[in-house]
Amino acid sequence: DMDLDALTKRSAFHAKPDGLILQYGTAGFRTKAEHLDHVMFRMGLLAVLRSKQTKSTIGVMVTASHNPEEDNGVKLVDPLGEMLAPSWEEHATCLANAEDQNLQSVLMDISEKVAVNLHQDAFVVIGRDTRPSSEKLSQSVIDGVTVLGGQVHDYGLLTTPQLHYMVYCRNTSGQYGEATTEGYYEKLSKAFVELTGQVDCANGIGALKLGEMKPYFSQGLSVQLFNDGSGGKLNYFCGADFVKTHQKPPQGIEMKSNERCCSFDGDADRIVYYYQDVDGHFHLLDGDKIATLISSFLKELVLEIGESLNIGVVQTAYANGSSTRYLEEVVKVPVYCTKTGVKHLHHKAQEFDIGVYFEANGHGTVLFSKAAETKIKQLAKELEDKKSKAAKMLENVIDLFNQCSCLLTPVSSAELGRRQPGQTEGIHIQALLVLLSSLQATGDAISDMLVIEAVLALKGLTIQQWDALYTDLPNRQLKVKVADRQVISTTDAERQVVKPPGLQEAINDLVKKYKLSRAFVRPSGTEDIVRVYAEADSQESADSLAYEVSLAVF
Ligand code: NG1
Ligand code: ZN
Repeated sequence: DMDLDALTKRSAFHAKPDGLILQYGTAGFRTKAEHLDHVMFRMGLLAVLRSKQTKSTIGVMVTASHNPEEDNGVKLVDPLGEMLAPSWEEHATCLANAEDQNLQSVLMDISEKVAVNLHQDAFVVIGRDTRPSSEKLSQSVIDGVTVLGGQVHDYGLLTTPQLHYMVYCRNTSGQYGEATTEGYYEKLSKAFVELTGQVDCANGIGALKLGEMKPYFSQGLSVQLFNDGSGGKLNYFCGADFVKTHQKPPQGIEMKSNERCCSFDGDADRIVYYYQDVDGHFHLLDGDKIATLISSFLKELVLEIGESLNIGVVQTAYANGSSTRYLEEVVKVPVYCTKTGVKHLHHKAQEFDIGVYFEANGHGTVLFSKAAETKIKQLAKELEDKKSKAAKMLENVIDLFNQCSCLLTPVSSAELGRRQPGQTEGIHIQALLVLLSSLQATGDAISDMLVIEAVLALKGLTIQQWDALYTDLPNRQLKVKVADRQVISTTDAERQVVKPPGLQEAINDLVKKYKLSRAFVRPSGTEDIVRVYAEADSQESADSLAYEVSLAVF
């Protein structure tokens, strides 16, 4: 039961600053940490209602991801490890913005609207990133949960995807895995023996969690961690967002030429790869390159095992035009474009047996439908049976496969080609299983990295060969400050402006001036700006097209 007197008393410790209005956006609430205490407390309250309504464990993550260290934020995780249902975003916004004296009535209104049984038990799990403000703010969440009689488990420091994993495990009675960090590491590392490489951890949680994973690789983890938070500031001149937007290496990493490196963001749900060639040129392999690598690999596997599993790739308008073309024309997979924000991509990807989705900035994963999962596990079982029928040969293949998932010994495609048909079949099914068991339902930098490393090893590809699959069209992104960004509204997955009148025509006229060109504008969902994107046949053209379009926005 809820003790409303206690609520009133406790909420006095988490007073809302007068007049402050915040919106539950694409990434939850996000702003300067000092303005968030009341929001945290109230999200604790809301998590209790959501838990009672769904009769499940709900997650609350305290992080501002790639944003500066001084910022913070909070988002709720739904029972299946997914983002909070869109209909609840509105309740979150209402609750966060209620003036203190109305808090109780607003809370009651929401309970009524969503038909919560107030006698139901509530359970909430909490995680936080390494920001200095995060510990205190997560205490405020706990305060909100307990004042309504909810039970809490505080996991302390976690990556965002780890919290999603915990929530999912707890709501599927441990069938998926154990709801502990050990369970997470075990699940992810099962198919791997060794991991090497260079990782920029954005001075955030990724370094800590990757370090904890070390004992789970029998041959060791020889990953060099840079920006591990021991000296530098979170996301400051480092991390996936810095590398993607500045198209240059983070500070604090020593890049040897042609060596592959990757960067995480502040809560380790984004990843990009890069390297420096012998001439010192920087090459970025972003979310589009990752989507291409993984989906072409999956497409090959599916063809090899001769199953009719449909694969679809989901991108946003920010996907480089070359990647879309390569996917459609060379890999021959259908490509769909949705609005920006993982929730939109995720939703679309659920329509396929195997749905690959990545934002250009490195958020993404692969989703396997229940049917696809059952099919793959069935095939793997049949393979095991064949093996037990004295198929010594196949056993060797499986051993071999275990070797190929040892990331130090990539198997060349030539070698794969030399194998007998029966042998490759085993390898392909096993490879699918590895991907199936390593990928997380929400984009996860650690699990994406393992999968990318496995694919590179299995295909015997260097980062240069991967990069050479296609050449990015030169592009430019700009931010434009306007009085009210909401005067711009868009359609067609944000690629066409509908308001204000005349703007789309102006963009069309500018685009016509350049070759291989494309441009669009949209109001950001996370910052008070309008974003401009342009691509064209040369960097000069992309730059000037972006500039001209940004002038048209004023
Ligand atoms: P906005 O600010 O709506 O463009 C940004 C990213 C999204 C996504 C969200 C955070 C770009 C162009 N936009 O959204 O892809 O990562 O932040 O969820 O990178
Ligand atoms: Zn993030």
